[in-house]
Amino acid sequence: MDNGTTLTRFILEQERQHPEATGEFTALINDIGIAAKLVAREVSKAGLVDILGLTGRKNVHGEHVQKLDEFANEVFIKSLEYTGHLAAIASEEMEDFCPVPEFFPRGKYILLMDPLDGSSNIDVNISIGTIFCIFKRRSEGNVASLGDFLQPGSAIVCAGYVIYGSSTMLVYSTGHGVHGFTLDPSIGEFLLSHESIRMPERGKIYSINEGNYTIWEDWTKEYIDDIKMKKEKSLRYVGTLVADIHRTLLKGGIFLYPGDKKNPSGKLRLLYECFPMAYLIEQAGGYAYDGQQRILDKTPVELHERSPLIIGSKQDVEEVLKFIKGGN
Ligand code: P6P
Repeated sequence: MDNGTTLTRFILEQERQHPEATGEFTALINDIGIAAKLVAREVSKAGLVDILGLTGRKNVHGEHVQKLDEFANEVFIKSLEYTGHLAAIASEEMEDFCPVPEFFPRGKYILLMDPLDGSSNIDVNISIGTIFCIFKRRSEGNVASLGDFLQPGSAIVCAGYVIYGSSTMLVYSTGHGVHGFTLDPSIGEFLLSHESIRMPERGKIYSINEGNYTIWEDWTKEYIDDIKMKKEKSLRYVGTLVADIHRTLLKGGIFLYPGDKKNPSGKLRLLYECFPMAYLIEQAGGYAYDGQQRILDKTPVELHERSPLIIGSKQDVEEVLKFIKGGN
């Protein structure tokens, strides 16, 4: 009986298929898997122990920090900083990037993460997630610089997410397709469940927060009104980026968090939300734009800058771009 392909085995087999692979991702992705299991354990019992509720502290964006946010941030940092493959880590939960402590060897990669995306959904038992992407350092010397984090999205070498939902899944890509692994809690292993994910060219779902309708730009109203008139798509919106993108990756369709009259840059963070999701969706045959340009062609100027995001099946994104250009 086939006991399934573990994450470790799959990464090693991928490494053998790609001579340029150095094996450093093997260790990093394995350790991301371990951190994900530790966070999944706490998420699954969040309602049972006093880990819920606000810390009373706020993160750098003025948002109340759930205890699980802090826990997840610490777990991922502690699980990755010792590997010797990373020089520094940046996180939605930290104002500045965090160099790997000097008593650990510092490697040639840097990691950006949203350790617990959708944390406002923790208390109502809706799926939440972790999002990450990895770049190769550009700076020399022992300490990474801010410039190492402000690279164009096209320089990403690895990206992925963990979704803590009805099951816990780890989805990642190192540029050779997108692969999904489902945690088997009975053996504590992530087993290959979705190899080489490919998106449909067009989907039957659209995903946007319609509560923002009155502050949308005209093109957004026209596009969504057109979808409703044609009755070709159903609306699904979880309010956790990882969950909405995971559904879009598997079933196709379109997700939009556009800029609007109140927030022209939208809400989502470019470096650790838009970049990783754009990398994965494009690896699976989809598109990701900010409305004016391809997300992965953008070069950030600030660690926590925001970006509009229009992402999903190729033909659905192309349709949106027509409305933006006014050529609908
Ligand atoms: P809204 C969660 O807070 C988050 O950052 C993303 O995970 C999600 O896509 C978005 O915000 C939801 O924002 O304004 O629709 O509640």
